[in-house]
Amino acid sequence: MEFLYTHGSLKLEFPLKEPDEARFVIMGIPFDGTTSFKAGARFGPTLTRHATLNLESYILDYGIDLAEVPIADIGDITVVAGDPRKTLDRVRVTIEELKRANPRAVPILLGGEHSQTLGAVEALKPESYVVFDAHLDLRDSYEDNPYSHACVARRISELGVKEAMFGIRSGTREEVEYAEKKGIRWVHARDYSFDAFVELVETLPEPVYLSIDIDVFDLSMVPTTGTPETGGLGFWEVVEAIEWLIENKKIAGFDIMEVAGESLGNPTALTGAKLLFYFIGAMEKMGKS
Ligand SMILES: [Mn+2]
Repeated sequence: MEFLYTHGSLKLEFPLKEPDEARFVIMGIPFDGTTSFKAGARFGPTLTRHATLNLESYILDYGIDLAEVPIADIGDITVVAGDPRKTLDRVRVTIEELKRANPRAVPILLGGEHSQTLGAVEALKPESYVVFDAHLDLRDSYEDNPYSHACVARRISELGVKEAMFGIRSGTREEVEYAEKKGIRWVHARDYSFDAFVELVETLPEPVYLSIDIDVFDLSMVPTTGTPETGGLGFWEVVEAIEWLIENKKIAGFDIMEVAGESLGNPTALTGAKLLFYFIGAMEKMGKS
């Protein structure tokens, strides 16, 4: 099927399905118009897809071969340079088109900066938003832009979506106060544990939108990202949490945002690609596909 706002780009290599018959539908969002520190998230979708070439489609610890899973890749959203709101409207429209054609499809976004997650949340209308991120992203406005990457969790909270955040290690006093006022719960990277994760997400209403800002990971794994922060989580910590969430909650959509850099095969891209495979693999293994 055709989409209003997508164009062809590098695609995943293994056998792909048409979006109206796939369970997982991948789309890239090559946008970094509000990136405030290190540019390059516009290359995130291409870098992530390219990094999958280094991975076996067979996931050893799941016994699942992604080549046998119904996956589609619809290319990239055609961005509006410098305009996060117009671009995320295109994300929203594309996901709405997709869900009309294939209500069972689970959209997977490859970013691109985090501002674009709002488009997916507006389209999918989840009850809850679970995010792994170094940053609270609860600013009302940043650099005079309410749709900056630094405001995405604030905009989502204003839609009445319940939020839980993990791996946090950066924010302002105002953001912390806002979280407290709105009952948004978050776990600092220093205090993160599997038990803390489960305790917080257990009671969240479904369906859940799951967002991974790649900067949640330890900096050594993700050196090229928009706003890198020292002191993050490990790969298996995040995978374990995702597995629990998939087993116990209905997942509306998923994204891996803020992958950036200019060199193919960079560690950030490899981390994002591996996480993409684990998400799809875990959905398949838990019988959610
Ligand atoms: Mn972040």
